[in-house]
Amino acid sequence: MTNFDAAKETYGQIGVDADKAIDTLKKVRISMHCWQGDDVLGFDSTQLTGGISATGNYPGRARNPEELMSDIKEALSLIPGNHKLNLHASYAITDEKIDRDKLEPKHFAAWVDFAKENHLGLDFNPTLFSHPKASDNLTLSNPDKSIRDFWIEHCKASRKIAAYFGKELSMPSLNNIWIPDGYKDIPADRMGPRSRLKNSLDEIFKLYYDEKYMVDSIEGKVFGIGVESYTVGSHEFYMNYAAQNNKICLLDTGHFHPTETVSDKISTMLLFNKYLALHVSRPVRWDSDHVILFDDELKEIAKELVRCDALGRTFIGLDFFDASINRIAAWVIGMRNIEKALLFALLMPHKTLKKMQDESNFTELMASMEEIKTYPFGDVWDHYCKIQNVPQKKSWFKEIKRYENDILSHR
Ligand code: RNT
Ligand code: ZN
Repeated sequence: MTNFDAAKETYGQIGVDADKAIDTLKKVRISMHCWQGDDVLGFDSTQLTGGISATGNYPGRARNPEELMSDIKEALSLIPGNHKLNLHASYAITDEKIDRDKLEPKHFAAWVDFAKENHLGLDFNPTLFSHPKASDNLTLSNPDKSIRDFWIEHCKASRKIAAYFGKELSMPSLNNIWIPDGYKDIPADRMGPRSRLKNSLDEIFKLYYDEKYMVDSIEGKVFGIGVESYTVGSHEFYMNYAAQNNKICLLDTGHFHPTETVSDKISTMLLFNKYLALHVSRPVRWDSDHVILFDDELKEIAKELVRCDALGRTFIGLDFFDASINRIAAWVIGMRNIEKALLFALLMPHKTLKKMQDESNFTELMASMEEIKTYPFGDVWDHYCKIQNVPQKKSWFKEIKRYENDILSHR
């Protein structure tokens, strides 16, 4: 009897089918963010702006498309499952010197080839930061119409590129708009910028795309570095805009006050929206974008997605950028952790637990939830890695060291 067989039996006793859990997990695609590989620099800028920051100077940052692709492939070889890659417009691959408002699908053809070769889907993001026209953190809400128009054109171009991804890869591509807009100090006018942002979005979304190819999401935030007092695109702003305009409201786990949890917001969003999008990150004291750990909040998010039966209508993306550790290991740890959290949630007897809650049987509910924590989850996880042909336990780390010695240390 293998460890997995024994674990299957243990889970069977509480009415959980471990094979079924694995089958469900296999179908979930996580969108792995390309920007962990190069500290969010992209190929068209030299400095990260927008009130976000990647700290650390671990050697081996990917400096060009070849290096980034090689690093992504290396990470994917150590992560179970079939996934998506999340790109930013600043990662266009072209010899032409073109500004962001003029980007076209052809500038991302190399990424489409890469996605096809590696069985990946693609998601997309317009890049409204790290650019001279965003130096004051005012883009779609800028009082200057010519600057607003530039960014509107950029967002329109992004939607077209995302739709091209969707068509080429036969899977909807999520085009997510996040802007850095805000003010460092108490504003004299809060309505003006928000109403300009609303008009800009209306203009961007005018053109209809089939959701088979492309879906739009919008991402709010509480504050950024340098824009501490007022964020134009707040959570309430986008939540209302999304509801009224049938867009997807994206929740980034680092974009709320430290005592708010995104896990608690998921059920509400699902009740009122067809789709939900997430940027899973780990805020430490602020929106610090630390690598996600297999911690309580990650498990709670996964539990919500599973017990609300929402895996089929949630776009799960990761969003962290740690430059202080091996960047490929950061991807692998984060991706394996979200997969672990989902598997952990899929191995819970949710029906039984819900019944206990409805019958006010809180003592047994607590007892059951606590006991499940030490069930042989690790054996099911190891089995999943095995059948997906990726390394089990920490054995993937040897490969990270090899790649670091052979490749990263020569950069
Ligand atoms: C910034 C947002 C945004 C970015 C990426 C790079 O706070 O979270 O999603 O992190 O687009
Ligand atoms: Zn985000």
